[in-house]
Amino acid sequence: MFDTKTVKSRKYLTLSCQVSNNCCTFAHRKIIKGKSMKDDTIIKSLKTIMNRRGITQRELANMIGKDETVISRWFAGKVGISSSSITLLESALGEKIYDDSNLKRALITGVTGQDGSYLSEFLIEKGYDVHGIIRRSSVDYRERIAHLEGHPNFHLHYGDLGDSMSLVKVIGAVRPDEIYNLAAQSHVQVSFDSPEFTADVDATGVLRVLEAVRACGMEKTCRIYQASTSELYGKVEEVPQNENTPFHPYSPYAVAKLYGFWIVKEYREAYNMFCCSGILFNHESERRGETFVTRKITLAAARIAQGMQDCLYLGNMSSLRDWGYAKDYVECMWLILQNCKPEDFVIATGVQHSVREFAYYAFKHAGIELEFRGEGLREVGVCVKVRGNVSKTLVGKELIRVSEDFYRPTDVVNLWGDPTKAKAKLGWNPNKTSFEDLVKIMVESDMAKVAGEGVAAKVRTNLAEYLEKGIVK
Ligand code: NAP
Ligand code: F7E
Repeated sequence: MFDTKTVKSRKYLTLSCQVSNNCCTFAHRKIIKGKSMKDDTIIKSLKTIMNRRGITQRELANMIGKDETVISRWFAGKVGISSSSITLLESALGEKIYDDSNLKRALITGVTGQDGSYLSEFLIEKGYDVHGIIRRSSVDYRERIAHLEGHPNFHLHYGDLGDSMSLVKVIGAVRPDEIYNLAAQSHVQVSFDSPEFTADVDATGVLRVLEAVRACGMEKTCRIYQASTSELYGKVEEVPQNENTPFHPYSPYAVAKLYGFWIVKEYREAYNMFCCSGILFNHESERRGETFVTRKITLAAARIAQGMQDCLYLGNMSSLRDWGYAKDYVECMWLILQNCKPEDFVIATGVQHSVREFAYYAFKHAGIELEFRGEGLREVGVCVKVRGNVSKTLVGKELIRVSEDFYRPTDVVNLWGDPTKAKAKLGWNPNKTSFEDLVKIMVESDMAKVAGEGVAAKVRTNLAEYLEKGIVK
């Protein structure tokens, strides 16, 4: 049903991914290339048919024009079976080997983003049929999900949160049991430059999703997760923040997200819909966008340690955040929708650090010991010691400087979440990945990426320069 209308899959990775700056390592490509719950079902069903009809592996291979080793690898669980292979098998055998009509169906907006990619993996592993909405773009931006494309339980559809008709069409065609609305203009600083666009996607976009569900007559059957944010607490009125802390949004992004939060609550009460908000505190990963402060730091630490960048420019280093690991947080999105009643939850680690501390530990993992000297715009991070392969010539150099370009008109400086409710009601563990481990995961990934960039590094030079000089915020 979806094959004709969905976006054409590209089998695994292309050159764009090798030159990409965003992850797609062999490690996580393997997750999906390996066996999933669905593959188990297919293999079982295939073996039953072969036994019943006395078909050998070699005969099956001949029937579908593939090498026998391909079949052996499927049976050994070394590779997954793609949707085109299933179609081939079913037409050669003349009978169905897999019926996915009973699978739970999830629709993810923002599937190409950091969270969307982890959530897709998580739901596929849980046995869901996962559908994602993507926007048309003239460049390749599907690097975070490239490893999922071609998987039989992963489908993409064109749509946009600014285009109601596209949402109605996709929701009506997929008829999901669960919608995860992750799509957003998610950069706080960019929201000052593009406030109207941010409001359209992050505020009205939420309304469009809710209305599309109603237009498709699915308000009683479809559960909806809304990606809300700790930015709602903004100019904070108490620390730490929990579900009862008053909101005080402090950027166009936060004001738009506040509308999203309230409209979800309104539809829950007005129409009895199962729709909830996860008030997520900052969560990072090796797939985080490069202009968010953590990834900007880990990438710069890796580049500086390998002699490919001279200095990192940052804004307010005293800003405090409760940083968690994105991979752990997507589990919570799912748990929120499995809860017996629709409720909003704060998702955080309960541990707080400054941007300065993040930078200190990131550089340390990259082999560079920093000492911070001076204050405000004059503060610098000076290299005092190096380890491993890092050049000794860095010692004594100012590797971090402050640039006014990265200061925001209004900045949120004291976010610290209290995850007690999520722990108690959802059984979620907020401390699966520690702050130290998060920094290590991100630095190690960027060290490997920078080391392996080779030709690609040249392609990305412009962006590196932009980041360093502060042209891209
Ligand atoms: P992200 O990496 O910036 O991803 C945002 C996603 O939204 C991308 O897939 C993007 O698509 C899509 N998108 C943007 N505008 C769209 C539109 N008009 N129509 C359809 N899709 C659109 O964000 P993230 O870090 O994964 O965060 C996921 C969600 O959680 C966001 O709503 C964010 O505001 C919220 N949140 C994030 C954090 C955090 O710390 N990460 C914390 C709290 C809340 P393209 O690839 O086409 O740009
Ligand atoms: O900034 C300070 C900056 O851009 C964190 C989004 O996912 O989390 C994210 O929003 C802090 C701020 O994330 C630089 O001023 C200093 O105080 O990494 P960030 P964010 O603004 O917290 C929330 C929960 C979301 O919902 C958002 O979608 O770091 N900072 N120097 C800097 N920030 C950036 N980006 N770049 C700097 O050079």
